[in-house]
Amino acid sequence: MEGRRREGAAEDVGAGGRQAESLRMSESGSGGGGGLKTVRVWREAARRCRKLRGNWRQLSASGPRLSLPSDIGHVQVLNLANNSLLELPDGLDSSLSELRALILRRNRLRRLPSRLCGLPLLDELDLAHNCLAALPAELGALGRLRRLCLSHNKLQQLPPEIGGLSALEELDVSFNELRQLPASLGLLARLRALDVDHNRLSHFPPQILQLAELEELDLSGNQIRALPRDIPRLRSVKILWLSSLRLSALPDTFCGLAALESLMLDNNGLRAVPERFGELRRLKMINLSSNRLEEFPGALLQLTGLEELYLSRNELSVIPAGIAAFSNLAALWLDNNKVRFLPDSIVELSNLEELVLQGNQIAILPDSFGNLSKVSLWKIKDNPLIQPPYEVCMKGIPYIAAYQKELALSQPAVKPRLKLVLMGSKGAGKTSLRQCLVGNAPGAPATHAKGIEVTQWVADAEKNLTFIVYDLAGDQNYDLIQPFFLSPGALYVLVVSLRAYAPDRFYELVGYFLHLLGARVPHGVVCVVGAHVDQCNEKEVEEKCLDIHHQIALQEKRDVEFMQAVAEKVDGALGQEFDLRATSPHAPFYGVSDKNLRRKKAQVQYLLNNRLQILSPVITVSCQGDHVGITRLKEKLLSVAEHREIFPNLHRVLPKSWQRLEELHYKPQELWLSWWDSARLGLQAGLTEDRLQSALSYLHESGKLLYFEDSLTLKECVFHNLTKLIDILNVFFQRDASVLLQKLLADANIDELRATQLHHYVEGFLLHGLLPLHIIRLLLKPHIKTQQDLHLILELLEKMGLCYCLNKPKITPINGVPIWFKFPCYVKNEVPHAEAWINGSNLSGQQLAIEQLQVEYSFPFLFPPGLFPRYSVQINSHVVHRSDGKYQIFAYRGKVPVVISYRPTQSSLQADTLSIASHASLPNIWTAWQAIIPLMEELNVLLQEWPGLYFTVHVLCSKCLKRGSSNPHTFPGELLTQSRPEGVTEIICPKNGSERVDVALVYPPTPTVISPCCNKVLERIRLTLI
Ligand SMILES: Nc1nc2c(ncn2[C@@H]2O[C@H](COP(=O)(O)OP(=O)(O)O)[C@@H](O)[C@H]2O)c(=O)[nH]1
Ligand SMILES: [Mg+2]
Repeated sequence: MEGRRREGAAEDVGAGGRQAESLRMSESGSGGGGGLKTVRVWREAARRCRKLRGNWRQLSASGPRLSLPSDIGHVQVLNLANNSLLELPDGLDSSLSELRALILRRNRLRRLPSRLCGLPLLDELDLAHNCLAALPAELGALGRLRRLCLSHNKLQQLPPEIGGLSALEELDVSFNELRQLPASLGLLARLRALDVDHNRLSHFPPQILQLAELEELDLSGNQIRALPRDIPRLRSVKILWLSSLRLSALPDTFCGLAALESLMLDNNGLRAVPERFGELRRLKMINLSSNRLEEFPGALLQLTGLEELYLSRNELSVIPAGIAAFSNLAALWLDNNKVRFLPDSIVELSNLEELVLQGNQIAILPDSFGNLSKVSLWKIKDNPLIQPPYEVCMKGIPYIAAYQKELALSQPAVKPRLKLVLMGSKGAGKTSLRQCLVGNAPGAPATHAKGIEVTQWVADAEKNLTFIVYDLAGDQNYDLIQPFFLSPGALYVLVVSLRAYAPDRFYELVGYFLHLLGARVPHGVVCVVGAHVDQCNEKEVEEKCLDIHHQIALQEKRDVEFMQAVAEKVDGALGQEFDLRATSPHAPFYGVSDKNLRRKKAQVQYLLNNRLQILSPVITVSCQGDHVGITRLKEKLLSVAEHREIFPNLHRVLPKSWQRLEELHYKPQELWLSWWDSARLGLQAGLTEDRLQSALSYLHESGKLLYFEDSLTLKECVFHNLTKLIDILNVFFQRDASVLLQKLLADANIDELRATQLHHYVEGFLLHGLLPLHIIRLLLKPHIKTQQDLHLILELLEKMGLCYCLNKPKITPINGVPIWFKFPCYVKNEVPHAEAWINGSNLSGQQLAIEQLQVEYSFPFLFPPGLFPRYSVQINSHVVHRSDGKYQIFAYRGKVPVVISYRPTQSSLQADTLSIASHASLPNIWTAWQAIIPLMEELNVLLQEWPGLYFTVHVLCSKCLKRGSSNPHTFPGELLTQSRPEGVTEIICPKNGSERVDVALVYPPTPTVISPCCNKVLERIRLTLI
């Protein structure tokens, strides 16, 4: 039962996306959840008692055909857990006259021989996780029994004789099929803990009320609709679990449970609590999550001793000022309600450690919110925050404190600006549209080849409303960097040329971009614009718009149905017992824990809840001639942007000093500023140096500049000139030999030999992605002045995952030895070059003693563009002797070979995959895991940039791989995060006649963490000029 409170509450945060999810898992992973003190006290006592057992004479035995030694008459503790026993071994009878504890959990016992009941001194009997359908009447003879555990069996009833266990203190019959309890249960006068949760009880069993000594009662997960009025007869109950029943109200007498300390009422249908609830003076913890509360239950406010209050997933809109009365409150969960603002008095909760507010309507946090400095668990996403702005809130309470302090020193300022992103294929008409909107006449063709461009558009001078327009080159060359510009909080315009459009080009011109955006910015707002209408007749325009509309709906329907099917599959598995799942190799979630399934469900639900918001209808425009439809489009964009809930950024409040700092940073023409330059600007803005850090950190988070407070090399400088940075990126991603050559040959004094050389470099770059430092310097000539500029820019490019250094000098640059950089996105050869095959062939070779490990990521909707080259940069610090192909990398982790392969598919029916493989002999297989796991973790970090992306992870069956099967069996990747199952050495591969696979080939030696290197994610680069 430990930890369950935690899980219940945590799950209620729900749909928090992958990152929140992983945070949550690590919390509950940290030793049963630090919360609930009262539960802990009681459990501690139980643990101590089991420790005492340590002094007794013990025997543990295992093995499938177990037989007991003959001379065990003196044994006091016998542990036969985890043995898949169908029957009890001989010798287990009254001859064990000294036996105190008998542990038989996790076997396959169907019945309990009555001879067991003749053990005179038995104190503890553990039969959990077996297949018992009934119990023998003789059970009642165990007169000394104090602890009986029967959970996770198939019991439909308990024998009345159970009432004879007069010494019984703990009884656990949870997770069975009980429809009622015997009347004699009421005779267990010494019972202190009773777990009857997850059975089929339809009424509150009245005999429980006779148990006057009962301290802990769990009735969760039954079908009980009402509690008896005389429930206060449970006068000793301290901990009461009533989760997931069907309660719509509590009797007013409930408030007579005078000893109650912890109360779980989550997942019921409660609309209120009784008025006299305040009489439960001893209550320290109450969980009312997932009920139907519309008003904050005022009666709770009298419970001044409350330490934990869970109100997640209700319909609350107002939080009363009176909550300040909870002076001991350590945890307050209010996520997924309809709260619009918090009372100022919340800052008086000085002991608060957990504050969860995710998924509400909060725009403004109270002044002095930063005082809540003890809060360590803080969740605020999915709120339309403007003061402090989202970027500040996300970074945590200290940042909020700095912001609020700054606001007190300087005036508040609002500057309505919104990022507008134009996306669509090349030639769709984005650049022309941008020019029309901004008010310039469409320019000469020369301006149409610049790559990504940013301009400001004052859309409404009166309201001072400015759009920062990002014109993304639709060209595939820019695939790698485009995703950097897709950020939450922007308004998206998808441009499609109606002239070029045909129904069979839907995916290429429209569908793909929606998938791309949805994967990067779930819940983003898109307006679809049909351009070039002047080149189509009226009928054509109408038909094509209709088709686009129709196919968007179709694609959405298909995607949603796919996700729903996944959700149903997960639900199906969850409805099953874990034990059953763990023994059905054919089942889709073979061996996956409930916790992992619930996590998967929450992810899928998040994806279902956060679809793109696509505005209809398609707006038609022409950017030539009389600019048809442009005015209408402008009006539409303005009216959409006004939605405060969707685009809170437009209204966000900043300290005037921060805003001034931002403006001052726009002016200097240099490529970057030193910290001191920045500090000087800070002084001009009225910011002393000690206050600069939080201002810069905000400007970085909101994409106004780049400032890496955590990077050793980069923290001394501020990249304030985003236009220049984008120009530099454009240089590398144009992929046009003549443009590159033009840049290199610009110098007039170049002789022929030099020119040939330069040609050679350009060729090498476009073919292998290789460039030496001095050539990079030439290419960036107009932008880069000093050696330092060059080093900083390359450092930044590496950080963005665009290139890596092949031969980085360790300390000082080695004179004369050229330093080479590799841009993996340019690698053309499909497989790594010849020498590398020597390594590679080892992997596919059929050496007998060698076992293969392969983890495969599969992407059914979209393989994130640029993921493979960026990944290939990201892993560079982990590998040596690498050799890169367009789709494959061979390398070594230490001495262990690894192969990373990307397999794009042609057909839309199959998913693209990315796999990471290694090998070793079975005894050394941990070395292969050690090689693979850090690489997996790097991939997971990159994938977190795609919160709306659906993908699955699998472990391929090594036996199938060894056989060279073209279609190897896949085990669920969730197993990678689970511990190896207790007492199991092999698992079954259903593909080849139920072959047995060593667990070490499926489960890593220690479970992998779901979301490693969180700090790295925070460092993530955001070029999101908002
Ligand atoms: N007739 C016509 N031509 C257009 C229209 N919009 C763009 N074009 C032309 O189509 C070509 C591609 O447009 P451009 O704006 O560069 O597309 P981008 O690649 O999406 O930026 C250019 O030659 C434009 O002049 C339009 O509405 N009508
Ligand atoms: Mg363009």
